[in-house]
Amino acid sequence: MVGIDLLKEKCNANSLDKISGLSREVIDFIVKYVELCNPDSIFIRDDSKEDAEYIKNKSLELKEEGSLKISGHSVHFDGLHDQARDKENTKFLITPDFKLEGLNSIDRDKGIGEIELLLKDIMKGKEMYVLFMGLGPVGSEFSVYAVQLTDSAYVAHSEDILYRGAYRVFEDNTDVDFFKYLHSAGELDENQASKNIDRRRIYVDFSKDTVYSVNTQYAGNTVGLKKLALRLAIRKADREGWLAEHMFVMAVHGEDGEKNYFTGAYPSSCGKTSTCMVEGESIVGDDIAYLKKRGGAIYAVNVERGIFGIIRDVNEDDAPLIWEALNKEGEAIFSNILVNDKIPYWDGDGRITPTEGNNFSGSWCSGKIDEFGSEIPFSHANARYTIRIESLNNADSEKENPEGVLVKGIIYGGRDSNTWVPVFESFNWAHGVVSIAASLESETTAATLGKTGERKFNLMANLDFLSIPIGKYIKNHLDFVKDIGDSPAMFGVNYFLRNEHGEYISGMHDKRVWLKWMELRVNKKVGAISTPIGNIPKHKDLEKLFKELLNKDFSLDDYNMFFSIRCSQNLEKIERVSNIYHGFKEIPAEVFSILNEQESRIREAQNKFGDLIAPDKFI
Ligand code: SPV
Ligand code: MN
Repeated sequence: MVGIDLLKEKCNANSLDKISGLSREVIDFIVKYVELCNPDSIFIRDDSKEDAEYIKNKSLELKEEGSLKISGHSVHFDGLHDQARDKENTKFLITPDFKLEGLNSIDRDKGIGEIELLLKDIMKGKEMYVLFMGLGPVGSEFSVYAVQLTDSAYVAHSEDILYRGAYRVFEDNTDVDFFKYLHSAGELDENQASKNIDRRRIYVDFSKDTVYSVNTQYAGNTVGLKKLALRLAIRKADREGWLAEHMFVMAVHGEDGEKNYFTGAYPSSCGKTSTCMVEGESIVGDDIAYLKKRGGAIYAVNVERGIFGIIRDVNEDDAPLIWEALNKEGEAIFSNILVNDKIPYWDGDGRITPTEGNNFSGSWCSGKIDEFGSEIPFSHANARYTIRIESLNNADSEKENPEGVLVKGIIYGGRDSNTWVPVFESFNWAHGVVSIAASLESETTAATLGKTGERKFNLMANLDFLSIPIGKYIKNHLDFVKDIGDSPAMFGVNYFLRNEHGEYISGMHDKRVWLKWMELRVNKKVGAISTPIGNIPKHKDLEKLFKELLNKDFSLDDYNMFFSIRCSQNLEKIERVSNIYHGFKEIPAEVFSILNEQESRIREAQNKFGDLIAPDKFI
């Protein structure tokens, strides 16, 4: 049976009816993968509440999720070794004439051959869910559309929480350009987790704007609209002259009540979500933003409508807004935490942890070890929660604005124990792009598979998702403001500075102060001290903010400990970063000239004042 007849056989009347208004291209895409994956049935989802309910219920019925005590809450477990993004098996499919220096790739024909073999009949006995979604507010000039095919009700449910439904766009327009995703969790084990993770593959085919994901469930590998879409969007943005970034969007509120929007890029688990979630400010989005220019200014939208956030250390004191959202009725998925008596527990939740329950290893009790003899923690370090932003009390009123929000400042932050000061501002856009954004490094965390604690280069916190040559990506950033009147200010932040005993010196809430200082800077309400790495705050301004916001005394000694310029470490960083760029072709010359200038400034200061320089030396 071929084509539409096949759909007729596998869809019920309601789903068939929804197919009838779709374009040939959409139907062909569905048919192609129905033929290959051979699901028993197909569910076509529109934007209705009933269809969202259907998928949610399926996930419970098929035990991909289990219900929890609070109404609307559920738990999902990914497999023991399927807990993070799999960078090694995420590859770009490329043809011989296509160069993608430094990025993980595989010959297209070979990759397609491999994936088609893995997908053959993989959905036998299962239902295929077909979702029509929007990246960005539906109907906005920012929006990109996507169709997701998946056999996982959990993935489909997550997608509904995280993205805006856009069936109506596909129904109304037969020429809509769209990204395509095909996912199968593959064969499942007794815990409903993907069994064949040795055959886990995430293959990105630019030539067809299609991503394949197979034998995995972890959302970072499977939810098409998240990191899979970001890889396609970076290419689309490159073609069309905008930016697709791994950024939050938030408002920092000024004294006069004015909202100043910032975007911020941090590698996973470096404080990105907790920054846009601080008390007193409001959130538009926590993970992915599209930035476009209009009328000589830059505007941003949140690509998503939900949060897939790290749950570790979410407790009443440190993350009160998330804590509240996770303790009230309403839709929320908890993944890879411990469940005991239908209550979820996680690391750093501020409660006494039960010694037994169910977790991502199945039935768990303390001391349980895996097949390699390692102890299985009760909750994974990359355990997550999935909620809608509207369920947060600090959701910003402009989060659905199709025009986006005006960007006044851009923040880059990494996990850095000994180099950057907690907050500083670049001298100008190009200095920020090169010495902050394109020099970003971070010590590795649990959000991707592999060792933790290693310092890794991660330009714009977007390296994992980069899909164009690195030099072109930097050039696009440098050029982005060429026709802009007043370009946004650019800042670097570092919440992970340690003292000589290896202890973190920043408090959990200090970022509230750094944010307010950035707000004062973009509105030119405070001065700053010009140092070789950029502009840093004055003690008196921080002292005032610490008192007002945190009721803390910020002494001159504290200030010197936080803000002294560490010359050797900054020079070593420049050397590491320059070496990386020397290894690539077609890096803009500005990258080297700006790094060289910074190096000279630091050396000059080092000769004059020594290796560790207190800020007052620069006044
Ligand atoms: C990240 O790791 O940056 C995340 C979660 O936002 S994931 O979906 O895994 O990408
Ligand atoms: Mn992310």
